[in-house]
Amino acid sequence: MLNRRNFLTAAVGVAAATGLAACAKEDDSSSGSTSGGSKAIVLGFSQVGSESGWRSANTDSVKSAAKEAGYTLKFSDAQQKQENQISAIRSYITQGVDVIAFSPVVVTGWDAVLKEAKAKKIPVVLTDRSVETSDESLYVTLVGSDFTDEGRRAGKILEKVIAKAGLKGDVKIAQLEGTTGAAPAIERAKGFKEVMDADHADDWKIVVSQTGDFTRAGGKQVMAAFLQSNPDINVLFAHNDDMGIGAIQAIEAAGKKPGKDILIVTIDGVKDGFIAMSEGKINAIVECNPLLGPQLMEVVQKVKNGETVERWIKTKEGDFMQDQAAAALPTRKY
Ligand code: GYE
Repeated sequence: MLNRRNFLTAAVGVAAATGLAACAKEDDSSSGSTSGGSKAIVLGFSQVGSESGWRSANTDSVKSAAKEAGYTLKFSDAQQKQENQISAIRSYITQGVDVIAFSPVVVTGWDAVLKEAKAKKIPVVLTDRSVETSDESLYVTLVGSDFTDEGRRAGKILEKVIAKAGLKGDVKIAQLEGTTGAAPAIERAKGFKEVMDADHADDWKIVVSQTGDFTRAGGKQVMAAFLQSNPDINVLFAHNDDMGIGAIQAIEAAGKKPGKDILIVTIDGVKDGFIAMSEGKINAIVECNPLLGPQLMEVVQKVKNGETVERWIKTKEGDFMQDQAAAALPTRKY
């Protein structure tokens, strides 16, 4: 895993790419505006997909922040496939964009294409998710959340949820994991397990754990199977709201009450998650902020100017219990 605790700053020696972008196959949103008489920055962005409410909010944030900043954004949706992301990045390299940003679907397998970008002196900024690489000079920075900490926070908030519900006896946990090999899936599981190992080695157990690929359909299908094989599950930890919402449907179909018979903790904090929480179906949500666009555009500008940026630019987020849901709902921006 990349050194996410490393707050060293990285000097960015970047020669501005001057080549004009050729016509792109991807979604091109060009503001056409220029700042100070210089050419608008051309940013190539490869998005993971559109698997969740979080992702849609993230895409909107990137698109509107690029417009606001007056950049020409070349955007492509990889439909959760690494090969699509690699070809989008290759196409941005060929087009000679100024900066490439992407949210890597999985952590491994990026070195070759990142080396190609480096050879063409096109700086790469990671957004949202990290990569594992043998050469840390292959990307400039990561703009995103601390997923291990989110996992720990999910563990800590589950303690509160259990106390509030008055659940006694063994805690039998089902875990719905995010996309296999993706940083948020690996790190959220790790942070949650840390809390379990440290404080609940005797009373908590993960009885089933499987990926639902961060989608509602995945969450529903996998939870239905969990309930068949382990009908005594009393807690669900879902790595995102969408899988939690899918699981709620499966729990109800099995004749159980989500939020009561099965206590539910999720991560993200999208509007639909808050709605489910205000209905009493989710017990607590750990927030993961998708509104990374403005921070990304700031970093892109700095990188383009050859300025030094932090190695990891973290997002600020909070935690929410069920009794805060109704009050917080109208203020949710995604
Ligand atoms: O939690 C999930 C999305 O990488 C933080 O990806 C992101 C995760 C988010 O599909 O809903």
